[in-house]
Amino acid sequence: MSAHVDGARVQRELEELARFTHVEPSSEGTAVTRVVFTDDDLAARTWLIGLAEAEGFAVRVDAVGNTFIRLEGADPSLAAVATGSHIDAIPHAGMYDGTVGVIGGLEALRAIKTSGVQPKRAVELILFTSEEPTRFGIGCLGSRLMAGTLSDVKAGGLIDLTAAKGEAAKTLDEVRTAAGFTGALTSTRLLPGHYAEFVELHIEQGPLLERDGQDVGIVTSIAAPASYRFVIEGFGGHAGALLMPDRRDALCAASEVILAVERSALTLGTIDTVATVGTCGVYPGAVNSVPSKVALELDLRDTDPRRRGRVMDAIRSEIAAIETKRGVRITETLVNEDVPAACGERIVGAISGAAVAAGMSSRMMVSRAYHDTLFMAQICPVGMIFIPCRGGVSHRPDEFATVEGISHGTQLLTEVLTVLSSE
Ligand code: HGY
Ligand code: MN
Ligand code: MN
Ligand code: MN
Repeated sequence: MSAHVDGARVQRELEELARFTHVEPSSEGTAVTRVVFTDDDLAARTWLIGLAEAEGFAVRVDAVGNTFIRLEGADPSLAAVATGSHIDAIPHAGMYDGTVGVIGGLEALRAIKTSGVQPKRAVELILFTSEEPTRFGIGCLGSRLMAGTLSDVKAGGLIDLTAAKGEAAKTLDEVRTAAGFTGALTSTRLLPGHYAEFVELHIEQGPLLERDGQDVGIVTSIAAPASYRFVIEGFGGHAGALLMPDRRDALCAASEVILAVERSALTLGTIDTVATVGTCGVYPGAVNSVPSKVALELDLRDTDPRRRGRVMDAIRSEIAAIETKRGVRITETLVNEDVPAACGERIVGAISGAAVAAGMSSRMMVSRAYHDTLFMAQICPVGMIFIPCRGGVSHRPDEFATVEGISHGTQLLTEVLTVLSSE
């Protein structure tokens, strides 16, 4: 067993990190809103780098803000082992999503450093930029660029979706440069083999571990996310004067699209197929004006990308029927269609063996949420460790993980990184 981790310190630092938020703590728990490149996010990054530098770790920040915190190994010629996660949070989120993997990862580096045994391979903690799609509309922006699955041209031109109404929306390049992250986005690319292995610690964001009383989850694969934008254009006008037969109400058409999404996922998919229309923008958005335009965003996931494709085809044919029936125009824009990731057998074995040695109960499981690990899988073998979260709740202020669960996950991560960096 390597040096014991200080779970109480991790909890304290998570609470400190939670104070870098745009929304005051709410009655539902510690609500956190920390959108990428906002002042809250930048202040949190500065705070984290301060902790890392106080430990004597080397820190590197790339052109999009991915931050690399490094504990040197005995043999610098060997590829490092890495861990990491994200600190950006969607609006009104909880304080554990992503942050457990960053602060727990920092604690693991500290524990390895104080164990007195220098690892053969360097161990790096990565803070990934923009894991959440809130600001630029696509998740895992930082790790996609690292993996080369998102072109620097497309990334640089992504539009800031959080721009205030009436304000000219800036591009990612403009926002990141203003935040102090300069340089060509192509420089963020990491080639296969840059790391030997990557392991992410994260809350489960599901109910299984808590329900079955297991200490940790060992992820074997990560489901494949896809997202699309739809714009529905009809014919609106005065809510009083425009008679019903003359309307082509875009919001009524959008509501049929939303129900078609739910119906397709339920009837054509399996329990591994999930679909959500999470945003709906109505224009002009006045109670006495018949909606003429609606923008929807669809999040569709499955462990099997072919089945996901069949569900999407069914949604498209329902949309074509809605267009004809209602006389509206519906345009689709693909945001992303990603492949699932299988975790590396050796890493899954190392996590499982370390859990048994530490006396932790565990289970193998699929990650239904996506993570930066999904894209790190394009660079090196990957693994994930899950800890329970109360009621399986996430992306809500009442998201919660116990100090004991956080300690278990951090201790197991430390053990696994120690093993992987010693070979
Ligand atoms: O949406 C997700 O799966 C991740 O939590 N951003
Ligand atoms: Mn999330
Ligand atoms: Mn997350
Ligand atoms: Mn994630």
